[in-house]
Amino acid sequence: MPIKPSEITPKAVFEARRDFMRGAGGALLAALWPDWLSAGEKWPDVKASAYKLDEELTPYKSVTEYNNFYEFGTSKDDPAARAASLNIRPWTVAVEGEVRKPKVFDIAELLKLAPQEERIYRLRCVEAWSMVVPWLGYSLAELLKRVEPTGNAKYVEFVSLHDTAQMPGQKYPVLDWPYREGLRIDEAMHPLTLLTFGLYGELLPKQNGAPIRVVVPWKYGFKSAKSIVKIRLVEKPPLTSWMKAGPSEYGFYANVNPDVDHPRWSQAKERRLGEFLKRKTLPFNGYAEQVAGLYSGMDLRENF
Ligand SMILES: Nc1nc2c(c(=O)[nH]1)N[C@H]1C(S)=C(S)[C@@H](COP(=O)(O)O)O[C@H]1N2
Ligand SMILES: [Mo]
Repeated sequence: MPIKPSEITPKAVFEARRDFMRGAGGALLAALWPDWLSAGEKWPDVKASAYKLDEELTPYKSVTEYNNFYEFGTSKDDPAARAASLNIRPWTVAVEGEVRKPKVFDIAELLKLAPQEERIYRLRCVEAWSMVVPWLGYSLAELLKRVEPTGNAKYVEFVSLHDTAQMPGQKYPVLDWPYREGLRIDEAMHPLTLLTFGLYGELLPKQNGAPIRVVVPWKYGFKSAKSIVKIRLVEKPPLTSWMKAGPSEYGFYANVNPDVDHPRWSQAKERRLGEFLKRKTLPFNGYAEQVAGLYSGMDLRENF
C-alpha cells in the first residue's frame, strides 16, 4: 500500500508516485485505473516538461480537498465529499464549430493524442488563494490543430458536463448551467494552456475536474473549466457563466493582475494554501514573460 499522502511531504509523495509510474507500476496501474483504459493498456509514459517552478508544491491533501467546483456545492469541502457521483466512463469530448474536421473524441483517444507532460504550474483563484500543482497533460494546441480551425475561429468555448443526477449542485441556480468558459484563440493556442488529465502522477481526482479539464495558469482559476464535454470554436466571444452571474466582477480575460481589484476585495496579495503569511500576487501570476505580449496595446483595467 502506498503511504497516505497526508503523512509525508508533498515532494516525497510526488517523487514516490512518479517513480511508481515510471517503474514497474505499469501493469499494476492498468489494474488500478481501469476506468479510462481498455484491458491491458496503461497510462501513457509521462515526460518531464520545461515548465517547472522552484517553489514548494502544495500538499496533495490541500489540492484535492480544498476545491471550487460549484456543480457539487459552493463550499470548498463539498467537491471532495460529493464528487463520487460523477461518472467518468464513458466520456467523450465534442470538438466542433469553426473547424474543418469536427470530431467527437473518446477520452482514451484524447489521453494519447500527444505525449503527456508533467508541468508544475501556479494556479491562483480569484478569491485570493493559490497553489502549486504538478499537472499532467499536453498543450491544448495539440488537440485544436488536429481539428483544423477555420479563419473564423476567433474564440474557444469550453462547456462542462450538465447532468443534475450526477452533479447535485446543479439543482441550485448559483450559476447558469452548464458551466461555460472561454478563451481567445491565441490564448487557447498558447503552449502554456494545458489540456489536463492528471495531477501528482495520477488521473485527475473527480473533485479536480476528471476526466479532462483545462489549466490556464496566468488567469484566475475560474477560467480553467473542469469536466469538459464540449469545445466549440466560435467567431464571437462566448458569454461565460461567471460573466452572466456578475459582469462587473468577472471579466472575460480574468488575467491575474495585482493592480486591478475585484470590486469586493483586493487582488494585491494571495494566500498560498498551507501557508500563513500572504504573498504578493504577480502580474499574470508570474507568467508575464511568456504571455504579456498577447495583450500588448490593450487596457488591462478595461479588459479585466
Ligand atoms: N465546471 C467547473 N469548472 C471550474 C469551477 C466550477 O465551479 N465548475 N471552478 C473554477 C474555479 S473558481 C477554480 S479556482 C478552479 C479550481 O480548481 P481546483 O479545484 O482543481 O483547484 O476550478 C475552476 N473550474
Ligand atoms: Mo476560483
